[in-house]
Amino acid sequence: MGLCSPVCKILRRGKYFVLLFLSLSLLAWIATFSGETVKSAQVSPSTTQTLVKGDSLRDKLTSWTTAPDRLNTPPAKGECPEKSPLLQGAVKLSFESSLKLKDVQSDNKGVTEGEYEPPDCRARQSVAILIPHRSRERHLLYLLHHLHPFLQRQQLHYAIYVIQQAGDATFNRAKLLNIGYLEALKDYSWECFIFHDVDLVPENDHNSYVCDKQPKHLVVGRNATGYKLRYKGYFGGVTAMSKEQFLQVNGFSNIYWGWGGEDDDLRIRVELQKMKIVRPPADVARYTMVFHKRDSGNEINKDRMRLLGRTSQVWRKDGLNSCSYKTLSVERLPLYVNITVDIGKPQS
Ligand code: UDH
Ligand code: MN
Repeated sequence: MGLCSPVCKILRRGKYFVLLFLSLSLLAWIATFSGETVKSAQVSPSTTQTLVKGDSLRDKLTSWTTAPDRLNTPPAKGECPEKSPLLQGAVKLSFESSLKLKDVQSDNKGVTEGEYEPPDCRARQSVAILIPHRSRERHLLYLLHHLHPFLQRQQLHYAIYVIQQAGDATFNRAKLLNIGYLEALKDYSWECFIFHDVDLVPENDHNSYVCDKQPKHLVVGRNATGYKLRYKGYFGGVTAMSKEQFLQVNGFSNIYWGWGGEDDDLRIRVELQKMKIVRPPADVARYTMVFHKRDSGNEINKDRMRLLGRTSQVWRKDGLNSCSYKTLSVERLPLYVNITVDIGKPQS
């Protein structure tokens, strides 16, 4: 016993050392094994996920298993940039007599029933273009040919409405535009309206077809007037007003039959509401007017000065809220919505 005792002591202590050594080896082996599992997942060809340092394995597994779901959901479109990268600036306009409607249609495959939305981003405004029309088919074709690509370059959500006056009574541009506003709002809650003559073609796509905080006049100059504003306060040809601005002035007057006065009447309405007309820079707000003579059925309105003198008294009851008409047809053509209306005739 006296001889065995020191040896036994050493053996007894050694037992603990062996146990400690074995436990440490086991722990080291577990650590190595789990590290290799992560490494093999990292290089697995079945996943394109990249591992971020500090992620836990559970997080990684969750993200891998949810990845297929995310791929099936189309990503939400971001808002289009304030300045479209597609703009070209001043462009050379062409008015080819050989141009056909089917050519314009095949150039604008992204347009359905006159409406377009940018494919890659969410448009900043939804804009209805309203064109008063009667017997100007050639002008309409030229305008569609230029305006569709122009608006697409501006990355707008838009639709073109052509409001046709039926019959051969005296033309009434303003009433047709009121009807365009009322009818277009039945389709969609457009936030901006562009009141657009059929024969004015914009020359520069920096002339933005969106509404501002104030009513906007887009035609500073045109070829026929040496690119000068026709007169101070001119508010005709092409104008942009938001849904609310136009409602606030009760729209156009309905009682201007024949040529002239209705655009000045709208300016007075705007001024009565203490709104201020804004214009883009002159080098941008340029238009080519397709040459034409005065149309029969649109003779100068000799009564226009008298009517302009009464605007401030009558605007509340003459406008959108008193616009009576009969819709004869609404045709959803590939490039525009064609609304034909009976608007009656001037009261004698
Ligand atoms: N419009 C028609 N059909 C008509 C009359 C007018 O579609 O029969 C529409 C069309 O959108 C036109 C707008 O109303 O662009 C304004 O009419 P306008 O172009 O006749 O007016 P503008 O001031 O010309 O351009 C007036 C007579 C021009 C005489 C030219 C002499 N040099
Ligand atoms: Mn004209």
